[in-house]
Formats: sequence, structure tokens, C-alpha cells
Amino acid sequence: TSRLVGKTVLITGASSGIGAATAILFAKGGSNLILLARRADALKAVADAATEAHKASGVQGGGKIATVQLDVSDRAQVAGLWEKVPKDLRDVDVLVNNAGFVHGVERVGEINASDIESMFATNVFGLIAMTQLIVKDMKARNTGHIINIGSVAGREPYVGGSIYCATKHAVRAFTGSLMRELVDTQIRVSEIQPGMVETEFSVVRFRGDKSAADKVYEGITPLTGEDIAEEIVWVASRPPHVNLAEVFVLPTNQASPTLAHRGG
Ligand code: NDP
Ligand code: 8X3
Repeated sequence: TSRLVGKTVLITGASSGIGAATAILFAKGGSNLILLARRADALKAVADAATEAHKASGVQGGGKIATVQLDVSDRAQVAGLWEKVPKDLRDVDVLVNNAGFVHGVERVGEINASDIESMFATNVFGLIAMTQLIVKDMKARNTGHIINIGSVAGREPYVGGSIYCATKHAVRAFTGSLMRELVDTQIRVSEIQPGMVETEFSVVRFRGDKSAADKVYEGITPLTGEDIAEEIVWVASRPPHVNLAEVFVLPTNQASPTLAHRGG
């Protein structure tokens, strides 16, 4: 991972779960960080943990961290990002488009219009807006790596997940087009597609109902945010001529969104 020392990594949705674990692992590897999320306090706590991790690693170089309170679904906020980032961190080497969520398990016909709109606004339009902003600079410098967080739900739809699955299928299609468009550049484009990861994801899905969220992971050892962080850092730290285009990563006892073996 010496390839990551001094690189600048921008992570959206860095205040919890996969994004937070990824921030800490890149910090350990000597990268500089720009961390984005809507919750400023949680973001600050992750930045502090990342600073500690960088110090404890003893790696020379990197360790600069900027946090920006930002909603990726707000186009004006995304457009104003650079005003909030110190000049020496404005050349992004790795963009991790991780911010995303699902609300509910309602079936088509019963889904709140506001949930439909907010899932697309964050998972799809937010990811696209961030990419549009940053790919321009990457193209100008002919270097960079865009890592999008898709999902098993972007490969296989399931009952009660129509909108979320549609957003993640959209992420996969967008990522595929982008990779093809950039084939004549030194910019890499990758997608990580996790199965069940125990984060705040299910608490958000069940609108704060922790016991409903816990049931999702009952009888199975789910992935952790740290597991996915390892994949992201692995993908980002391959030699410049190697692009891990897709990484589909499941818990050992999960085979699809609806096929999991529970109870050991
Ligand atoms: P968490 O809920 O723990 O983390 C989601 C992160 O996204 C938070 O930091 C949240 O921060 C941020 N976020 C949400 N909406 C916005 C927004 N509009 N603008 C900026 N930040 C936002 O869940 P995970 O870590 O599990 O989720 C990360 C990604 O992984 C998501 O894209 C999710 O779809 C994907 N994924 C998750 C799986 C799982 O089983 N957990 C499986 C497959 C994919 P804040 O609220 O502070 O803005
Ligand atoms: C999260 C995994 O199967 O709950 O992307 O949609 S799933």
C-alpha cells in the first residue's frame, strides 16, 4: 500500500459504516483525506479517529484531513465543494462514491414519493454530480481512480427493494459507461458490490427501528464496514495499469439478496 502514501482520497458518506472504516484504513496507509457527509459531528469523530490511526501507523507522509458537511443530493452544495477544501487537497487521486441509503421495504404502489425521490437524489444523482465535478480535473491531469459503491442489489433485484435496486442498477450502468468512456486515459473506474454489511444501513432502512435492523443479520455473520474498506483500499492500491473493474463481495453464508443460510 506504499502506492497510497501522499495520495488524496475523497470519500462521500464518511460519517459512518463503510465510509468511516474506509477513511481510517486510507489514513493508516498514509493518504490525505477529504471526508463528506451531512452529520458534522459524526464526521469530526471519524476525522479524529483517522488522525489517530495515521499517527499510530508511523507512516511518513499523508495525514492531512479536511471534513466538509455536505449533502451530495444538493447540487449547489456539490458545486461549492472546492470553496471548503484547502488548496493543497484539491487534486483528488481517488474518489470513493459511497454515500447512499434505502428507506423501507414497501412494495410498488405503496412507496412514499419522497423516499423514491430522496433515494435517487442521493444514490444516483448525488453520485453523478460528484463524479461530474471531479472527473473534469482527473481528465485534465490524466490520472485518478473513481470507485463507486454499488451493491448485490445492483446485480439482482428483490421484493421490497424496487427503488433501492433501481438506484444501484443505475450506479452499475453509469459506472460501466464511465469506464468505457475513459478507456483511452490513465483514469481507473471500479465498482464494489457488497452483500450484507452490518452498518447503520438497516437502521436507516427501518427508520430507526434497531430490532428490525438486527433481524437482518440474525443467524449469519455479516460483512463489516472494515471488510469493505479492505476491498476498497486493495482496489485503490493496485499498480496503475491494473483496474479491478468489479468486486462482488458477499458474506460466506449469503449467495444472493434473498438466499442466505442462517444458523451456522
Ligand atoms: P451507513 O448508513 O452506515 O452509511 C451511509 C453513509 O452515507 C453515512 O455516512 C451517511 O452520512 C451518508 N449519506 C447518506 N445520504 C447522504 C447524502 N445525501 N449526502 C452525503 N452523505 C450521505 O451505511 P453503509 O456504510 O452500509 O452504506 C454505504 C454505502 O454502501 C451505501 O451506498 C449503501 O447503499 C452501500 N451498500 C451497503 C450495504 C449494506 O448491507 N450495508 C450493502 C451494499 C451496498 P450522513 O447521514 O451523515 O449524511
Ligand atoms: C444492501 C444490500 O441486499 O439489503 O445494498 O439491498 S441489500
